[in-house]
Amino acid sequence: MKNAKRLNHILIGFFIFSFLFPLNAQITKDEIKEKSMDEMWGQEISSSTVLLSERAKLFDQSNFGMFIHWGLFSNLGGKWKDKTYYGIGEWIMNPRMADIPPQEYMKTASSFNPTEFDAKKIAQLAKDAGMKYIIITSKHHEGFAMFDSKVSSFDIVDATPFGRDPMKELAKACDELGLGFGFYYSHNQDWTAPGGTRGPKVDNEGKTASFEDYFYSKCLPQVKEICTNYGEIDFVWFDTPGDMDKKLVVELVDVVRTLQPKAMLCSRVGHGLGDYSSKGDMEVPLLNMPGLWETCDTNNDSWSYAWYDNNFKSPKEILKRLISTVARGGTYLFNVGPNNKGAIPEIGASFLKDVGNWIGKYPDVIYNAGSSPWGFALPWGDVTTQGNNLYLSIFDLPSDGLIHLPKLSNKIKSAQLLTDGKQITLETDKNKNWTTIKFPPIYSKELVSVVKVVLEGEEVKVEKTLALYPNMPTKMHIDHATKVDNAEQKSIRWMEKFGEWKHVNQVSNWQENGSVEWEVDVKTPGLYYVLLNYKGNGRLVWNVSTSENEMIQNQQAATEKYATYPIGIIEFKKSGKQTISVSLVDGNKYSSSLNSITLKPI
Ligand code: JFZ
Repeated sequence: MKNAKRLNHILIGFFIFSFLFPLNAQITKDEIKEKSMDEMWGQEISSSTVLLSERAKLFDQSNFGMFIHWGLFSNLGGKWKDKTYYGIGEWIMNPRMADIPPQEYMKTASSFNPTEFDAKKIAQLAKDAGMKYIIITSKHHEGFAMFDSKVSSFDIVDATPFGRDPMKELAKACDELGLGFGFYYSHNQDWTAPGGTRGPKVDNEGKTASFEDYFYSKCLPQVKEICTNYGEIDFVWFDTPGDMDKKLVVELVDVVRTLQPKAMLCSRVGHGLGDYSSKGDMEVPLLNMPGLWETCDTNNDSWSYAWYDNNFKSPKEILKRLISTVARGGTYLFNVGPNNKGAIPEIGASFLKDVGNWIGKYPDVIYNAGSSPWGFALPWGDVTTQGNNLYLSIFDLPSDGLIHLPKLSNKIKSAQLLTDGKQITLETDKNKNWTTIKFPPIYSKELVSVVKVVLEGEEVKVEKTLALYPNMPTKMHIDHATKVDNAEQKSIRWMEKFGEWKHVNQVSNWQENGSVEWEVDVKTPGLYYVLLNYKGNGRLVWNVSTSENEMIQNQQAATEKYATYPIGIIEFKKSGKQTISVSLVDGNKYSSSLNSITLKPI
């Protein structure tokens, strides 16, 4: 994300923007109240001066950190009374999962004995994975303190046979290895503390407890504890602010600022008081975003350990998500879930080591790297930068070995395939708008091959239009569209398994002459398959046409899940700029929801 030259532009842009749309004034208290908890994650940030500050450095330059979800829920591991609940494990108490009464849940602490917890081993894994810091759950929504808390006996030291403070051990291990360290703390939701959001309404004596009771007797004092007893910390990662009062959030922030002036706060503290923005979970944005932001993701499907969940992302998948996050301008926070014994599941751990080995060979692709001048991923992979040097990370090598870079004005000084030990100079070719790099016909055993491109000129000059690739499918999302007419574009989200959020930007609610248009630069005229990704019901008739008046129309089935259907073959007769537009001819105008178009050379 590092991009000193861009910084000024971002700051100037931000000031203009904040005049036009003051972030906090946009939403009134009543509007906040109306929103459901699920919508109120708190994503906005108010300050961008932090970009320049010392404390942003670790976050800004590392681009890769470890997230750890660990708590009493890890001891349950997705199971309650012999029944398995599928979904995010740390939500097992929730009525939509096992619906466990707080008193009963709290009793499970007596069987939590994570004797295999080895702070040094976990910190070493983060280091081996190429991560630069660890952020761990000190207290999740369940309300259980995974640290030695004097203000609550519902903590790992008092309530379990384990009796140790694992956070002390982990803070020390991180320090010894030169890793940053920070805490997740659920400030708003507390499901076992009287008065906490979604917690019991009354205390042990049957007296009604208010949110303020919880806040002043537990939340604030515990945040003081995590900000006092663990040395210097780099992050406090509050979560799900919901409709928490601004006054209270300000008090919390003040405590952190006073006790830990170097700690970075994520936007989920609420009310725009964070230092950086934390995006919706488990996804890499499609377009570059300015400012300081992070996306958090997990190594399998759940955040916390669940006995059945071994759907671990492969080393290559992790690398793709990491590189693309950095290429969009962000930081990747990648989660692991230690189990009931305190150990990180082996498959996930070994995949992370593979990731770290790769980063060790290609550190410039990640650390201190700037975003892609194209502004979005390219069909063969993604691009990060160091000053004027491009690093092409190749996820899918086209079968003809030609890596096309559309609309790059700079001439190329050199292009080299970086391999273990030696660099191989590659042939390049420039033909009008298209720069082409010829990948050598050798077998590459790398998960992701890296080509370093040194450019001529002071700055990287790229025109950010989409391009139609002659040797790979070109997939264009709604986010990439140049125009949406007489139809509604909006972002929707839903859960797959409980708590597993998916988001897409889509177009629905088609009116008369409704259409979505993309502008593409065509390299090679010819015939291309057109595939549409959509959902809806019944059968839908789609029309696809180009600015050369080529058009195809066809009917296909629709299902309630997004799926891809072939529509037909369309011809591009000339090279250069063209538009392609899609409209719904027949079918449910309201519910038919278009997500992307793919053009595939024949
Ligand atoms: C929250 C937690 O509820 C969850 O248990 C986990 O800790 C996760 C990292 O954060 O869940 C969220 C928060 C924000 C979004 C989705 C789930 N979001 O912005 O889409």
